[in-house]
Amino acid sequence: MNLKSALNLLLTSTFAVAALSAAPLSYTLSGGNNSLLADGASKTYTSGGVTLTITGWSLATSGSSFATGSLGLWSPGVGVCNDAERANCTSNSHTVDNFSGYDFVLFQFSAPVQGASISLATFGDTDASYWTSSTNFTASSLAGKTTNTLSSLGFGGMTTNSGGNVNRTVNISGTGITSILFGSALPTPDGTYDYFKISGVAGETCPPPGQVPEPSTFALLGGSLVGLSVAIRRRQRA
Ligand SMILES: [Ca+2]
Ligand SMILES: [Ca+2]
Repeated sequence: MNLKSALNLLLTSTFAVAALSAAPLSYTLSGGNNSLLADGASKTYTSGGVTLTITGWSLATSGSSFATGSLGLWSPGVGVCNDAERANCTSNSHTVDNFSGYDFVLFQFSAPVQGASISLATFGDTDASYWTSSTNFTASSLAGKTTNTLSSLGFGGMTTNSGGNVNRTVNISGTGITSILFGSALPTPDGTYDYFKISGVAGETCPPPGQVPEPSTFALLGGSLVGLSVAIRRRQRA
C-alpha cells in the first residue's frame, strides 16, 4: 500500500466512524426580550439539524390535568405564566414555579437524543421534576392528561432532582429520548417553593438504530492506521 492510498483509506474509515457517532446539540434559551407568547404557543430552536420545539404547561394542583400556559422569553431564560398567574405575571410568577400551580415546559426533539441536560437560572429554590418519552406525539396531546396518564404518551416515571438557590444543570439519563416534560418540583419536596428560568438545553444525537459502529469498522480504521505507518516507515527508509 502506498502512502496516498493508505491516507485515503484512513480518511474514508475515519469519516465512516464519525458519521455513525453522536453529534453534539446545544440550544440557548436565554437572551429573550421579555416577550410573553400566546397561551399554548410554541417556540422552536435548531442545533445540528435537530429542531427543539418547546411549549408551556401547568397543573393547577398536583392531581389536576395539564393545561396550556404562556411561554415567556426572558433574558435569563424561558419561563411559564399559567392560568392563575397570567393576569399579573410579574417576577417571580413569570418563572417556572410551583407557588401558584405547577409550571412545566415540554421539550420535543425532531430526532432522538441522549445525554440530555437542562440548565436552570435560579430565582429561588431549584428543585425540579421531569419525565422522558421516546414516543412521538403532538404537543396538544398533553392537554387533559394527569401525572397518572402520562404513560399513554410514552412517559416513564417521574424523577425529582433537588437543588438550592443556585444556577445549575440537570443531567437527564436515557437514550432515544424525543420528549422531556420538565418543571418545578411536584410536590415541593422541602416545603420551599421553586422558581427558575430555563436557560439552555444540550445533548447529542443518537446513532441510527442498528448502525452503531461495528467491530469491522474499527478493524478497517485500525488496518488503515497500520498501513499508513508501514508506508511512512518505507518512505523514511527510501
Ligand atoms: Ca409561573
Ligand atoms: Ca423546593
